[in-house]
Amino acid sequence: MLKINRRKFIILTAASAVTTSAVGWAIAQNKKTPFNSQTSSKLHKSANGLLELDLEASLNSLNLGGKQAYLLSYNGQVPAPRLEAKPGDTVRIRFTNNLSQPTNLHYHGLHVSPAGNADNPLLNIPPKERLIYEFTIPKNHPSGTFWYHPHHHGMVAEQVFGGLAGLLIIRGELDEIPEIKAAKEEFLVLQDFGLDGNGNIQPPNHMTMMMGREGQILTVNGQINPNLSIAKGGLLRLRIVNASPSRFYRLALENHPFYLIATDGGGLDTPVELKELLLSPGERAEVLVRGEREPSQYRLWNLPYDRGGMGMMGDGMGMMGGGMGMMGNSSQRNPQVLVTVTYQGSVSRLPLPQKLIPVETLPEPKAVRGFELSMDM
Ligand SMILES: [Cu+2]
Repeated sequence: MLKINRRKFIILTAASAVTTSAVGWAIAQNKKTPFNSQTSSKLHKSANGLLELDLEASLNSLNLGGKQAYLLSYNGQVPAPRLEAKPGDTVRIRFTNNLSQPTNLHYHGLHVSPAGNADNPLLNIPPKERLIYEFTIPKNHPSGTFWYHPHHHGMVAEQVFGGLAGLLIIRGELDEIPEIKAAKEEFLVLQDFGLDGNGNIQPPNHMTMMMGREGQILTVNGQINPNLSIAKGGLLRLRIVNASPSRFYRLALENHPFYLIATDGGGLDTPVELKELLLSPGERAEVLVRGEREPSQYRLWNLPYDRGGMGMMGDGMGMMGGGMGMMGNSSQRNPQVLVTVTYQGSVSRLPLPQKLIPVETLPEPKAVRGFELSMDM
């Protein structure tokens, strides 16, 4: 990857001295024999205090919304296998890098050591090499929705955008709350993909390299608009991770509020009613949905979100030779359906939990500190 600073980059771009191909897309080669349909993500659960598995990162041909796509995957699955462990468990992952570039693993949100062969983002695993990751989840670790993905400096966006992401669930106190236990649990891994005509992941252009890449294909658990069911009177627990490198998801379910029960920081004190839920890249949340409407089908929307951009350059972008789609602003102008929720059957009305996880209130501040931030090119 070329190393150039932001100012230089813009100057070079304006002078057309750098072409996209010079920036390179290293992983579109080495295509494997395609297999026909996408295998759904496997579950690996800890047993007797140990979560142990083989994990291989590679380029695979997968079925993405009926089209053949060459994606980066762990064990041939997009999203990757779901891992589940409990506080006190040891995690041992025998990792093989079959990508054509270096990579590593990061366990997003876990409170574990960042050193050695634990959650160490400075590790460099070259192509064809193996590494055994091993760490122990502390006994007092909070339960929650976490995820794993590559964290090799300079390649994170490229590899996550290629598809490398999986859920990591820590089971614990939140799962033991009776009302939550009674809810139907579903996992939503949100990934966006941009493909060219041959099914290869689109290489970034100058603008998306600066502003972050967004793909036009929105997937949930590797599928376009999958179906979820909810029972009339029942509760649905959605455990959501934004595993897209740049896209913000502004979620809203038709005619149904969300009851937020957990965020990146873990379980809340009490459920919070929301009309919309905003998830920035990497962010997780857990919500409950009540099956309290007329039995029918309801759409889970992703609403347009303006995440800012190169406003000063105006809409013309003539200098860059690109259209609006290349801007840092999300090119999604209209709501898009992510999931269809369908009423199916009925149960006796389940209540919402009143109390969740005790959250210690922060003490009153004793000192005030001021910061001045200025940005320049
Ligand atoms: Cu992360």
